[in-house]
Amino acid sequence: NARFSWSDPFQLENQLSDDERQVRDAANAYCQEKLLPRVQLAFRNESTDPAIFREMGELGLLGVTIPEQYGGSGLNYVSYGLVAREVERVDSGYRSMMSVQSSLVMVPINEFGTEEQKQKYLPKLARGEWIGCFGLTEPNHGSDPASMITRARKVAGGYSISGAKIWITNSPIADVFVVWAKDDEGAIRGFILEKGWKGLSAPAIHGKVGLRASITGEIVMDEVFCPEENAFPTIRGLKGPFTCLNSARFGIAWGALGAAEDCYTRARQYVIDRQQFGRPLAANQLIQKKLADMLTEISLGLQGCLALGRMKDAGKAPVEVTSILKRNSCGKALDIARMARDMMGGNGISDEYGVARHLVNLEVVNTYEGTHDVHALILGRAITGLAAFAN
Ligand code: TGC
Ligand code: FAD
Repeated sequence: NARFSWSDPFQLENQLSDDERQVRDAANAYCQEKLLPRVQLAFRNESTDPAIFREMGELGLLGVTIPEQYGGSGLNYVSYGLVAREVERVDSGYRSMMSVQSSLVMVPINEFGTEEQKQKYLPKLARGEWIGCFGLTEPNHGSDPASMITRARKVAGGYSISGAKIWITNSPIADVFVVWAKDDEGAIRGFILEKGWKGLSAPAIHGKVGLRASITGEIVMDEVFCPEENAFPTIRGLKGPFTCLNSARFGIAWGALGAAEDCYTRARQYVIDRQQFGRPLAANQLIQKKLADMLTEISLGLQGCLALGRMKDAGKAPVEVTSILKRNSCGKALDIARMARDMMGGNGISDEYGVARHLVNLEVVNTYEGTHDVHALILGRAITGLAAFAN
């Protein structure tokens, strides 16, 4: 007789290949042994350890889907999702560091870069020797990046870039900046800038209440000269940055459920151990319903992520499916983190118990890479043919 598993009811485990399980196990061991012991203080002190990039690089966790000839791991999207899930099981901030490097910096260089750009940047990014960031959002243009005002004026031998990007993961510690700006024709183009170039600075943003283990900053560009060889040669329009977002949003869909699984697992153990009114909290119907709701959403969500991963690996994933799952995973994970926090009573508020940290992290994850509502509007447009956000 088949036995029910409280942690894997749909037997996701059996739907993975040996290679996928191996990558997942390696990521799990690193995250639990090396990241988990650091996260409480990193979050409390708002400190980001750049050594994490090198550690991840050594294990092949950066650029999971990037071809091996450029230093990547050459694996499939399901493997990338499994890695994101393991990293975010510890902290969304660590997953942010990893997914910006992999999806938002390495993917565009691999997809849109010249051979020289790939050879120069990808191996060092894969090893975590260089840290990358991705600048799309501006102070006055977040959900609507098409209205960006950062400009790349053509000058002799290259471009002069001026403008400001805000809320940029990794920017204060970045060596490589993939930024998006409009050219003289008004077309959005991508540029690879390097730390230390004249006119380029990346001040940190302090005081975030979530995602405190991952550093965030601005990118300020005051007539930064970018040589022609550092521009992506052919890609024009929002398709450039959105191609990177398709990959990052997919990782977030898996990752947020990793955070939710951690909340569910911790809450389950807590209510089994904690006695009130002379019996375990877990013996109460209200508590059991919460656990049932958590497990239902997590396990259905993971099946969706796996289905999308298989579609992506077959090259047959409409971008709207990523919107369904980025939105669903973030919204449901946020609900689950809130429930777990509640079930742990006063202890749930302490950063020693982990779930409040997931909760405030997931507030950010629900907002970046397209807010919960923006993904509803992307889907609304696909369902009705009418864009609710356009003029
Ligand atoms: P729209 O008319 O929809 O599209 C313009 C052009 O882009 C193409 N396109 C896509 N291409 C590839 N993949 C996708 N998902 C695409 N979506 C659209 C589209 O085909 C069109 O191409 P063309 O050739 O016809 O020009 O553009 P719109 O301006 O109407 O878009 C509106 C909307 C809401 C869909 C979009 O702007 C949006 O998604 N806004 C959300 C912004 C966002 O996600 N920002 C993320 C910033 S990066 C970040 O948050 C990183 S956090 C990372 C971390 O720390 O983990
Ligand atoms: P706004 O676009 O001003 O939205 C505010 C509210 O209005 C939201 O609830 C939104 O859903 C709603 N809204 C907007 N338009 C509509 C509409 N038409 N109809 C109905 N409701 C609407 N960006 C990068 O480029 N690179 C990064 O590395 C990066 N990292 C980040 C890290 C952190 C910690 C944070 C907080 C953000 C990061 N971002 C990054 C920026 C992020 O992508 C944006 O914050 C996000 O896209 C939302 O933009 P906004 O903050 O300007 O909000």
